[in-house]
Amino acid sequence: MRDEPGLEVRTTCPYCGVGCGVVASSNRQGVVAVRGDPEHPANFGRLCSKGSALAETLDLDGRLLYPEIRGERATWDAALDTVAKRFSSAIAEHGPDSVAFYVSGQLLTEDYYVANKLMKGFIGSANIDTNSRLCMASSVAGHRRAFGSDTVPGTYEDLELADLVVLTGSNLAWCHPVLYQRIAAAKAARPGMKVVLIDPRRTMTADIADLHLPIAPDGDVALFLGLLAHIHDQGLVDAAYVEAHTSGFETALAAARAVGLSELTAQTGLTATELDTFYRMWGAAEKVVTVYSQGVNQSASGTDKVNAIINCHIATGRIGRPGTGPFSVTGQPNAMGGREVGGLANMLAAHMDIENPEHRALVQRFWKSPVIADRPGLKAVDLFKAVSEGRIKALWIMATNPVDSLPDADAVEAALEACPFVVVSDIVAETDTIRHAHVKLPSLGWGEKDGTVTNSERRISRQRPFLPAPGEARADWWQMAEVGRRMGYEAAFNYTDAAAIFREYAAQTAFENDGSRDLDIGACAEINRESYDALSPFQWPLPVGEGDARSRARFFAEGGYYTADRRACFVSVSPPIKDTAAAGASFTLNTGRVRDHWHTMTRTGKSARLSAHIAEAFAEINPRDARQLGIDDASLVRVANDRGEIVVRALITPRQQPGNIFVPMHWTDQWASSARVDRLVAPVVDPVSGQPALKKTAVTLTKFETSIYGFVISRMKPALETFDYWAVARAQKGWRAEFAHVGAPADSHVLACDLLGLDSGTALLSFTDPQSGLTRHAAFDGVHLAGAVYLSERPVEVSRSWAADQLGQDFENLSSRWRVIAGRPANDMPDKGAIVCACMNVGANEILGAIRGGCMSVDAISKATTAGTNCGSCKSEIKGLLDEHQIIAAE
Ligand SMILES: Nc1nc2c(c(=O)[nH]1)N[C@H]1C(S)=C(S)[C@@H](COP(=O)(O)OP(=O)(O)OC[C@H]3O[C@@H](n4cnc5c(=O)[nH]c(N)nc54)[C@H](O)[C@@H]3O)O[C@H]1N2
Ligand SMILES: Nc1nc2c(c(=O)[nH]1)N[C@H]1C(S)=C(S)[C@@H](COP(=O)(O)OP(=O)(O)OC[C@H]3O[C@@H](n4cnc5c(=O)[nH]c(N)nc54)[C@H](O)[C@@H]3O)O[C@H]1N2
Ligand code: SF4
Ligand SMILES: [Mo]
Repeated sequence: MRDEPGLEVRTTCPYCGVGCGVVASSNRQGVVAVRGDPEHPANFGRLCSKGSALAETLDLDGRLLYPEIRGERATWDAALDTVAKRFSSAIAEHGPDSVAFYVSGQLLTEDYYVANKLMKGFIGSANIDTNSRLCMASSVAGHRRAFGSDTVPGTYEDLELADLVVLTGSNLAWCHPVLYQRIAAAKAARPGMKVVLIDPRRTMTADIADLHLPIAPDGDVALFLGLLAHIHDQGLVDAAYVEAHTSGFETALAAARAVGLSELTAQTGLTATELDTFYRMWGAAEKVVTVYSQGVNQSASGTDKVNAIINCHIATGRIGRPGTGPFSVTGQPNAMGGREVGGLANMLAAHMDIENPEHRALVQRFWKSPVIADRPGLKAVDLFKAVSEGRIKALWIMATNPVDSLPDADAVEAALEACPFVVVSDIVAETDTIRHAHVKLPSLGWGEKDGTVTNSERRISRQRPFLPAPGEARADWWQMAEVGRRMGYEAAFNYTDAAAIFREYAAQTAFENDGSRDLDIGACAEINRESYDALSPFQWPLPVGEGDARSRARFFAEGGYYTADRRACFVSVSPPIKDTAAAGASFTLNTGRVRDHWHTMTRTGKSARLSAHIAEAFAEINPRDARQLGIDDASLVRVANDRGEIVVRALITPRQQPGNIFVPMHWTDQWASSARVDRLVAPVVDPVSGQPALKKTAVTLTKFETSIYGFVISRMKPALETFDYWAVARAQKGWRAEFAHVGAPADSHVLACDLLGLDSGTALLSFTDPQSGLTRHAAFDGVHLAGAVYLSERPVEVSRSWAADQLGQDFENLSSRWRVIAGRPANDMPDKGAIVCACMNVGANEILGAIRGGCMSVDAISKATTAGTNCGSCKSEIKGLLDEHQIIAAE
């Protein structure tokens, strides 16, 4: 639409696994606007803050637009020939296992299908793994152990129909906001419905919880073992279901019984009363859905956690019926699609098993391929270990940023530096990963690419293009297919478009499938381009012939599992051995997400609105720990262990338990001096799934002493590299950044000019208070504010969102200019405070004002301030402010 205005296109949000439908439209100037698709069954018109801000991330600033070989622009022909040649020669010299692909749940199903086919069927290795290993692998492994297949049994509707929704290891309010809103709406309509949150932190999701269990890290296995024993003791076992459709109950129950109450309370960190309350709630509700995400998956006991949960559901037959079931909510937009095509190193294709010779023969027959990988390939963490040991001679990374997102991230970076040949396909020109690429390939991004994704409830939706390809960017599938052809597999990779790949994939799911495989979308095997373009969202399975008995929304109410005996397996699990703290380490580091950023921020970082909510990496610290360590709120802290250190802002909050800290995963070297948290995380993996334990690392926490703190707003990107600490973010008309310096302070006038990119002789409006150690400078370019620098010996106190909004404003007279120096609006002008509602740009002060003005409910505050009236993602924070205020009022 950049040059073809007036279109309206239905597509799917490229962020989380909720998979919301989006309508993208543009006006005659080509300006894109997005809104929720009212007809899409995932969101019925709702979008969260990230989805609502999609249009702000589509400019071409920073995009990778042309292929490059060793830093020089190259033609596609030259780049693709180089890739094909280097992969072929590595295979010829060192065998197929000397090459690898590391791909992503943000690829479309069609991209993923081609990558998997090339590696497993033509190169003949299974060295293709994906960032889903960091995300969903424990769920996949748990499903396969229990169900014999990687099947998500339920649908989103079940979350609304349940009597009890248990959220464990999930910050749904921030990470799957539209699902959270669906639950919140269902609960408001049916107040009898209950929600339990199980998370060591009291996250914003606690807002809708009737009960929050602040579980000790990795206490989940024990918690659900205790539940299984309770289920049995209370006579809640569905004996008929267990008898007809399962195996292994007695052994699993014995394993659960082996955990006594004292071990249970020690493992979970919960009191006997808390446990009892939870177990009774579970028992009392006929319809229970247990939703889980990374607090479950990203653990050394992740797969056992999944099975401990599933055991409780199959013991009670609470699976596959409306309002029941274990529910793994997927993170990425196409985590599910990747699993379906076989994008993991230990899967084959179309939910077939690499270990199964019949499946291998079947897939090879279907692909008519020269070979077929006959054993699992290297899983992500092992794959990068193999790279570091020189065993991988050529590596292709696509749509993921492993230097930021894999554990032991510095070792990953060193491995890439040492790897003889690295190809990176991305949409942006500078990331912590692409800086190590020998060949850079520009990919199409959201709004440009064309294909399908599968969301958490097995629903396949189209991502449709509505923008022209920028520069020479090309689809990821095209890049893979071209390399396949250049490696000599012309016929197998001769695709004309995404529809052709989708047809082949659909045919593969149905190929010799007599119902023994869950995944079957044979009905799409002959789909033509037009129908593909018009494809409405649908859930798999969708076998040939409408009305086929296998086409349904839910699995397993009547058994029919995909194990050899068609019975679900109770997996006997035991609680993990409680590890003793590493020498010297006093804290457990937990990591995860914030509301308005997506992973490594290559897209959400572009939006000033999304950056306003949280503009800097932080460590959540319990007030008691902070007091003991002499850490003040908003000062800087060093989080360290023998792998390295990071420096982030202290965020002191009782939402955090003592002894634990939480740091977000988002801030990379592109946005901060030293906030890449994965450099601290040990490469410890779950023994079954290979998923790394990203939520539990031993670290030390100390105060980071600085002589000077600073805050800068600038129309041009400020020059921050010389500071010991910095973190930069986009502002509406420029940039904002925090910084700090350890050594003796430089001349502050020179410092301000350097930061703002001005000649050091430039006249500035300045203010210094030697007593408080406060210095402030503002630079004007005619009547416009070019930038301002605030320095202090203590954390800088200015109204940041107000200051950032002044960029680009006119300042005619001196008194208005002094306001900039003061860092706050005139007394008669509102100071929003920190932004809470990104959509409507409403700050905490405005919300507090409304509370003081008598608003006593979230709805009343929304009406008074407009906060929360667009996407609603901030409602839990408004509630938090309301609760805090009411507590203070009551004191
Ligand atoms: N805003 C936003 N949304 C996203 C993403 C994003 O980057 N930003 N990414 C998407 C992706 S790919 C994913 S995978 C999902 C992740 O979605 P979530 O899994 O909901 O998010 P996380 O913040 O990684 O972790 C969830 C919670 O697990 C808790 N936790 C840690 N250890 C334990 C434990 O031992 N037991 C229990 N019960 N809980 C524990 C953490 O405190 C944290 O609050 O989010 C998706 N949605
Ligand atoms: N400590 C810690 N680490 C974690 C996690 C955690 O909770 N804690 N979570 C883990 C999880 S669950 C996940 S999913 C990962 C996510 O981690 P990553 O996958 O590394 O993060 P992204 O920023 O999503 O990386 C996507 C990359 O693909 C690019 N890109 C976007 N669209 C396209 C496209 O269409 N084609 C191509 N070729 N490139 C594109 C983006 O610019 C970006 O560079 O992080 C994992 N790492
Ligand atoms: S919940 Fe938000 S991020 Fe997730 S798909 Fe919907 S709009 Fe996108
Ligand atoms: Mo993820």
